[in-house]
Amino acid sequence: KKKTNLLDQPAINRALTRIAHEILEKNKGSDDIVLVGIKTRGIPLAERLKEKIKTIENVSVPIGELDITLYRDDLEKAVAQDEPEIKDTNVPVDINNKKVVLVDDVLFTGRTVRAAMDAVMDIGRPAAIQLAVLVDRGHRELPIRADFVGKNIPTSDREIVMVQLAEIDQDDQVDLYEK
Ligand code: 3GP
Ligand code: 5GP
Ligand code: MG
Repeated sequence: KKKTNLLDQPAINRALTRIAHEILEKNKGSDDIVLVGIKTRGIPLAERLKEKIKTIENVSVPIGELDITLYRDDLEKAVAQDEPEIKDTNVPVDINNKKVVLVDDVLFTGRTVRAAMDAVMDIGRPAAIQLAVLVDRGHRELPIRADFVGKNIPTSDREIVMVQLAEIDQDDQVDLYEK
């Protein structure tokens, strides 16, 4: 059941513009940045950040993709016993000594990001790994935090955050649902 709209299209766009500026500020420009989108919705988010960095700095930063999925039949079931696993790594640039910015839609337990860090460290020795997420919904089970957050949404474990992006869904919306 839908409860509330958390971010509409202009709010998502403003958050991504801010995150693009924060990435450039933290890294003192776009040199050595590689954006890596995580599975479905992290990929269009990474592409949007790339476009914003291009607009701000006139530099085209490279993009990679990670496909990390959970073994789970029902997404609304408890997460505790499910472990994310790496299905596919597609990072078409050398990440040695690069600043890898992982991009995902929602940060929850941190297990997906842990798997993503494993996948990155399997293909090279980055200078740093950073994390950008559109929504941090809390409930971390690992010592992982995001460097760049669109919006912090404290949730109960009965709530889920639905992220819709125009590239995949009909439009841009982030909504809070009750299971
Ligand atoms: P995404 O692939 O775009 O990130 O995991 C498949 C999809 O199900 C995800 O889309 C995510 O948006 C949605 N989803 C909703 N709740 C959950 C959840 O608790 N865990 C996971 N892994 N995905 C969820
Ligand atoms: P974690 O591994 O941190 O528990 O969960 C992160 C991954 O699961 C993200 O890739 C995200 O897509 C998905 N996820 C976890 N909780 C939610 C949620 O409430 N809503 C959405 N849309 N995705 C979620
Ligand atoms: Mg995701």
